[in-house]
Amino acid sequence: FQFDLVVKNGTVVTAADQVACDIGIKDGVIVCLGKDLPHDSNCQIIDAEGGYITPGGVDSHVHIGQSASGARSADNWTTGTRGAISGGTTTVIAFAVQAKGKQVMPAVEAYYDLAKDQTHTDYSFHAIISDPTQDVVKNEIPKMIEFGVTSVKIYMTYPLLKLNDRQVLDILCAARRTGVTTMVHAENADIIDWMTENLIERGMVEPWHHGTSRPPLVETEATNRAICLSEVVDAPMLIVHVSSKEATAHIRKAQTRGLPIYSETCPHYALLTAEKMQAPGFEGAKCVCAPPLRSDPQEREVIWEGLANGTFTVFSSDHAPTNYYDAQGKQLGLKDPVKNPRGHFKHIPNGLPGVCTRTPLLWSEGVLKGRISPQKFVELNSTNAAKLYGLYPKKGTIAPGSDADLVIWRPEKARKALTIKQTDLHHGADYTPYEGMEIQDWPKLVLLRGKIAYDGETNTVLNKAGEGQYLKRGFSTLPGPRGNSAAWINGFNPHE
Ligand code: DUC
Ligand code: ZN
Ligand code: ZN
Repeated sequence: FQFDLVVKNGTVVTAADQVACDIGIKDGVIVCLGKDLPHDSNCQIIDAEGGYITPGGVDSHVHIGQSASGARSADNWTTGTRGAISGGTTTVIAFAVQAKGKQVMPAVEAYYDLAKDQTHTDYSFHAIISDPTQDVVKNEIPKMIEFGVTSVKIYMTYPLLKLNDRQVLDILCAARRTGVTTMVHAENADIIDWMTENLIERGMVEPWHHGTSRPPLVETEATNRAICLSEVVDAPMLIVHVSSKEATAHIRKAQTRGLPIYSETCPHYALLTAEKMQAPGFEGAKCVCAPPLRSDPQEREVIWEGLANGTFTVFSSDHAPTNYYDAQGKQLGLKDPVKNPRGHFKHIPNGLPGVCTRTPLLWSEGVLKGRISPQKFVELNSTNAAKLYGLYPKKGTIAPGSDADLVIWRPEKARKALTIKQTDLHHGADYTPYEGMEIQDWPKLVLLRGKIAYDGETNTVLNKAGEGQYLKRGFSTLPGPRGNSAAWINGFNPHE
């Protein structure tokens, strides 16, 4: 057999195993794993020099080219995916947003047009449903599925996106019926609004009061409510960007009861603290996200515990970049003194850049610090997202038949400790919240479908924008609805 490429001398890590073997690749697909695979002079050889090889990262929560709170995204599809590939992510799933009063499919098509032929990674979309009309539920969800969009995100907060509990139930029922995965942003809208008004009345408007307005309780209550709504209709749900210990405990408890509740956390909740929002001047605005960074160090311990013990299904960046400076070099948040007096927290767009750093941070802070195993890393970084969002086993693992999306790491003796610096990153944003953080390594080589796409020795992106492909997704292969008598409250099956 003639391979195009053989990757030799590596230890292949999957969510289940690690095996020292070669990887034989043909036409961008892994054909076989084996010892001493044969190759002739036409075959390209990559020597992994004894390092680990993990599947390309699947970042299932990124915002690219999406404008929020009136602020422009700092990334278009080229810069966002250029950042992704440089950090070992070979697949991204971003959001297409339905505007209230409008349909879903035109939004999906418009986002698709933005991304087409522009990306360095493979890509797909989730649809954000802000207006769950009968037409959406009956007609548009099937059209989305046909297009390859098999997941929706819904919000319990933000005036322009928020659904009430009844609407959440409608979406959950439609999702259960069609096999779609529902992602939920769980924060209590009324508490946030009430707190914000009260803070404003008292003149407490600096960036860190974003955190004051959204204490952990805001997340705890909405997470518990979302889980209850899921239980009423026996519908699977993924709670996105979980930041705190009580929310994690509710999720853990639901999982222990056998409910199909999945959850996601992000690098910033594992690694950054609320003090970041208190940086001098307006710098704290750089670390405003929702849910906010937490102050109690125990919150971060619980996030790492949940990553290690399986409470968290996926580890996503929630890359939601807006620039700190506008084109004229003025601070964005202070730019409009009428709309934004004194840099009012209410007007700071929520979200942090993180698509470049997600995988290196999980590798360095998780695996190399002994908090998680290499297998758990693969599960959180690639496999579970691929399974949950219908991309497995094309994506998310290293196996015959899977795309040859690979990240090659340095062996211990050759590791390269580095300091994260904005000037070294390939995303479009003008800052990183991890500036100055020391990490122990960065991917040495990243392959997309059998082709070298990023060289970590020179920190160079080598593939071209447009080489990424659109991924039409299938359905989740993680456990779905329980569907048994235990699932029905008081014996009532609302789907019959
Ligand atoms: N939700 C997200 O998913 N990302 C950024 C901000 C937000 O509220
Ligand atoms: Zn969200
Ligand atoms: Zn997000």
